[in-house]
Amino acid sequence: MLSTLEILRYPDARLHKVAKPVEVVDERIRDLSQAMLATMYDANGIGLAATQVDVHERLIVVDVSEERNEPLVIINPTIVWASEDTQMAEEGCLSVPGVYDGVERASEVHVQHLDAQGQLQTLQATDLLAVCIQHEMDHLVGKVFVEYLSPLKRNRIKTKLQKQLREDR
Ligand code: K2U
Ligand code: ZN
Repeated sequence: MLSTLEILRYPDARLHKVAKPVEVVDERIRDLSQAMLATMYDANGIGLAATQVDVHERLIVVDVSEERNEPLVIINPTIVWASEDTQMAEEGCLSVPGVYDGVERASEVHVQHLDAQGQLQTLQATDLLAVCIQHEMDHLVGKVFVEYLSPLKRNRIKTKLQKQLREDR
């Protein structure tokens, strides 16, 4: 079993760092993406951003397949087109355990990115894949989905998680 990485927990300040573009798609990046996929599957996630494992480079991994066998390694993603219409979806986050709430996102996005071989790809994403990619790309600019919620809800979540963190110690 590949080693899994530690996932930062909200409200850790490092979750708000802005990731830098990946300079070279090399073995280091390929090994990191494999460790991130192992971490994501182990945590029953369908996406994970490098920011969440305290690596501040523009790399996300995603697998929204039923069979959990269609991993995507998405490097230096850019949204080149987003639909006018939006969809409201229930979101969670591996960095904010136990919290789920509705967030409105573009229904469809076209994402240009490099793959694990450094090849330029364009991904046309709809439904859960579109939600997940937009959620992960937020992580790369230091944004956590609870920031879309009301200040009241966000403060309740912060208090609850800080209490949980103290108990876990
Ligand atoms: O922490 C993360 O970024 C992983 C996220 C990815 C995600 C967020 C919202 C909606 C879809 C995917 C999740 O924790 S993965 C677990 C999950 C799966 C489906 C719906 C909600 C949460
Ligand atoms: Zn998340």
